[in-house]
Amino acid sequence: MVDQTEQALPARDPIYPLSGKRVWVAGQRGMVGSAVARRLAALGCVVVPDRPDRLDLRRQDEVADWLSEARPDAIVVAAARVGGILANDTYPVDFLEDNLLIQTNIIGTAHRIGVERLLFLGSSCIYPRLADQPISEDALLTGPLEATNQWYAVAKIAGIKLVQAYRRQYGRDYISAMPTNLYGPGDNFDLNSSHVLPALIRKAHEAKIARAESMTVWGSGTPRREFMHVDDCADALVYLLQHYSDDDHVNVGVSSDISIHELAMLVARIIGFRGEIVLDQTRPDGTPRKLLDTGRLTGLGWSSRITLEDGIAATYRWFLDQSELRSIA
Ligand code: GFB
Repeated sequence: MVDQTEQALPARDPIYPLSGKRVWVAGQRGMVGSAVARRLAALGCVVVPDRPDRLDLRRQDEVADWLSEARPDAIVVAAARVGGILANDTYPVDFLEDNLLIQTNIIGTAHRIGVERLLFLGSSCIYPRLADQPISEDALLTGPLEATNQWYAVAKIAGIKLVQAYRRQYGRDYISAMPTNLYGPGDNFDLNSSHVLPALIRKAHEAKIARAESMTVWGSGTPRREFMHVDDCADALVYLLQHYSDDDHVNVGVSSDISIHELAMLVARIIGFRGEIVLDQTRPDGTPRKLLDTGRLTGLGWSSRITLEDGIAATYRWFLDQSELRSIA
């Protein structure tokens, strides 16, 4: 594992001061959206709450009605259909169609009602499967995508292009950020649809409780991923909202990666599972490596604060608290 410590540059004056702004976070019930909402609230923003009866973001009329009523100054588009490698591979229509609808409805309506600032969130899977590492923003559309998540990637690439198109055609101050693999409180721990980190936390915990001899990890264990705690990501996203205004999307990550096998060992150690780690090679590996070049973000003056070890420990505590709450309810 590469060391991620970097010196923060002196804080800069924001080009878009957030204090007192009314910001709607689309997807504020999700892991990323709720972290962004917490961060915005801490900065003195008015976080516009979601409509109490659930809004179907795939429906243009519902999004238009809601936004015309709510009238936020700024929007963070953290709403998306998301999932791990198996969910992406199993539901290609949902990942392509739902995401195209959600983002197009929100971005288009934001323009029509005059929302002054918007941040669209993509994902590091937009880049070619075999992109040079670390992956710079310029790698976009330079090669074939990873097959397991191409549907999601194509939708997110369309979102980046839509944001750029609104900048170019209408001069809208809308921007895009591409976070790396995220984890943290509010994560999905369902083994069929989750990403790897929550899956490993759950597997290691259940294996420890059951005193099992082993826990299973999908694939060869050799793929490398970069993991960012969602609070760290939210901090970077809000920083971009305050400090960045340009056509190009910005990578958001921690500048270090780890193999899935090393990650499984780290999670097992933190949780206290001492059995064997067994690889199920019938499961897909996905992209061999995904490590973002975060030079553009750090050049703006932002740096990561949460180490992987601390982040996993905090997420495990959250998982235990939730399990306790469920067993009490
Ligand atoms: O996190 P993950 O599902 O997504 O899988 P991707 C990362 C790696 O962990 C793959 C391995 O090599 C998996 O085979 N892995 C090992 C596991 N054990 C497990 C397990 O129990 N569960 C899961 N889920 N994986 C996603 C994309 O790709 O990354 C999304 O499919 C999105 O669209 C997201 O972009 C950030 O990193 O491969």
